[in-house]
Amino acid sequence: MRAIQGKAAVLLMAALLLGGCGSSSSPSSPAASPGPGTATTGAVNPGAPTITIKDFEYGAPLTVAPGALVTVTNVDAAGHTVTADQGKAFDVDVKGSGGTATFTAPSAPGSYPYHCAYHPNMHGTLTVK
Ligand SMILES: [Cu+2]
Repeated sequence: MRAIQGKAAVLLMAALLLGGCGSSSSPSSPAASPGPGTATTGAVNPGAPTITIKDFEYGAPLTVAPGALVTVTNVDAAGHTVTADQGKAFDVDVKGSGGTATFTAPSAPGSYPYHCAYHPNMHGTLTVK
């Protein structure tokens, strides 16, 4: 009798677990929604971290939060890119004469050196922490 009760309990647990799984996955594409605590409004953030390219230089090193939206402004006449040295952490093309672009900073903390694909002597570093 005791064994049967135990089996029944296990079956009940399994049913509950399955039910829980089914109900939690019913909303469409939960992976697409931002994590909790992320203030993603889509509006322009005046305090957004910005890399300003001027005179073929990226300016002072920039430190941003993981996953931050980074804006790049290029005041040179020439076009530039912000291309991560390793992997494909980020890579944006920024047109000259005031062109802008945005990219999402890596989610993993660390130091991300980058360069310009057109001018290999241009180097900068993005720090994520
Ligand atoms: Cu360049």
